[in-house]
Amino acid sequence: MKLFIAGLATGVILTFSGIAFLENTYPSIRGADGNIFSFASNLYKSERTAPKPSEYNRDTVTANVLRVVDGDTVDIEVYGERQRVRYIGVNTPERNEPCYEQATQANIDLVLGKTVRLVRDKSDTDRYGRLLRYLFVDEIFVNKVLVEQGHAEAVLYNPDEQYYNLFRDLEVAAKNARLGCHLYDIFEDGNPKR
Ligand SMILES: [Ca+2]
Repeated sequence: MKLFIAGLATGVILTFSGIAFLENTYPSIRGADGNIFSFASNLYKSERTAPKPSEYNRDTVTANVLRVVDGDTVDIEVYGERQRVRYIGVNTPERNEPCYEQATQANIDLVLGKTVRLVRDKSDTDRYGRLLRYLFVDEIFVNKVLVEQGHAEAVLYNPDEQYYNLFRDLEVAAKNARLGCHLYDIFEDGNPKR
């Protein structure tokens, strides 16, 4: 009985400290009704059951970055499976474009071999089956840093718009400072499909 109570108390403490951490890290984590408990109970439930590939659409998972494909795409391992992840809200130059190497290297420097947190917006995958996510390495918000450095442009991928205004402002700042790929004016063609 004592053991049971001790276990229960530990669980309650961990649950509430976990919620506090998540709220602190992701102020937008509450639902439209301001209720965090539906999220917390989903998280709890998902931690308790064996994950299946179809469950990658949970709000946040931790994964290892195996390979950097280019500036805005990586291959990760999550739950023993390899998955491709496309960063949302940003776009970096393609293989045949100026600044491709620099943008890819910037991404390598940020995430390769690191453990990352994957955070979804509204969509789970794109039409190629890639996971659509924001990436964090500790407190570093990778999507945001790529735009700040001038290695990525801000792109609105509806309905995943949570950070679009922030990214757009940071892109303007990077452009004005002629940082990264802005030296090549690569993002000035109005093409959002890069
Ligand atoms: Ca791209």
